[in-house]
Amino acid sequence: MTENQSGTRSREQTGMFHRHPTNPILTAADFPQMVNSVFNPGATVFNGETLLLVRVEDRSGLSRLTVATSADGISNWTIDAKRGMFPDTNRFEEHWGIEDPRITRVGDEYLIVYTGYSSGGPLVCLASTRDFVHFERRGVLQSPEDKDAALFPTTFDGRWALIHRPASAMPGLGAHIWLSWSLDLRHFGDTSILLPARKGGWWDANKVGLGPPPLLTNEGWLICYHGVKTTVSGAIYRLGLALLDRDDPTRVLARGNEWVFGPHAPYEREGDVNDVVFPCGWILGDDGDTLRMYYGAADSVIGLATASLRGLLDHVLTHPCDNSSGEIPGLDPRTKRPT
Ligand code: BMA
Repeated sequence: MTENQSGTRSREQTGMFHRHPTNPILTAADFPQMVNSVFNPGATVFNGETLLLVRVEDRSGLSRLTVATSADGISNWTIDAKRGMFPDTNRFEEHWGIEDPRITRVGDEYLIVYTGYSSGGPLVCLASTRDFVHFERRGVLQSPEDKDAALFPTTFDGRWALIHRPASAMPGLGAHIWLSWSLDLRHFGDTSILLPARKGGWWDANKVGLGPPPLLTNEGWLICYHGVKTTVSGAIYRLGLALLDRDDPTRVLARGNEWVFGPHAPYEREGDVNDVVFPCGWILGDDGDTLRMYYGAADSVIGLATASLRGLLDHVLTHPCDNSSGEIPGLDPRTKRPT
């Protein structure tokens, strides 16, 4: 048993992520205006404070992105309803709102990759800011249906890399995590599957998507992704880990077999969409090891879970992908390394 804030026995055995005792750390009641739900925040450090770019869904059903700041990243949030990104309904790509931002800091610029809910379906958009007051739209990066995208904070031989999740319109083919390249942050290509969804009974069968932006570690880029298991009671969104080569992020060095965090606390199990944990941001502490992951819980509130980076790396390196069935294309079933 790992933790027991809810008074119920947890089935979560890994104990790698620890929910903050004051979870949920942000709810709709904390927001100045009347809103339905607050969830799936992007996260970064700005002016020495933790800054969350929170997906706020009002009673129209559409979402915008509102800034919330806090000195300790846990409490005393400052929320200005006017500070943030509002959907520009004159733009087709934001027709039904903007959602699920991932923030990548490059120098003193913050690149925000978010889902635009266009009249043609969800797609991947980019905006940038230096102050989280003024936001510059940089256009659509990927056409529908595509979401769960983030940029790496560095270029590779002069090229930007975007992780994203297009969905195939053909039934049964699954929704996999892809990687695309760009010279100008505008035109993307040289696209390939990075992390395929598994099949059958796996926790990450048929549908996976990136969580927070990739995090550079001594072992490579750490990736946290969600996997969606479909059950007769609905979908369960859980999180797993993978590691990418530092110089060539198309090389998957390791992928965990097991999920490392899933919906167990009552606020994760029940809400507008039950059984969802959905992080879009994480922040590494000054000690270089304490990772704070901010996540939407049940599409309704925001939770904080902390983990040891070293612990996560050890886990992904020692719980390698079982590809004995050869289900995962691109991985050698014997060595469990990319072919
Ligand atoms: C995904 C995204 C998220 C959402 C999740 C669970 O497809 O749209 O915004 O949190 O579903 O509903």
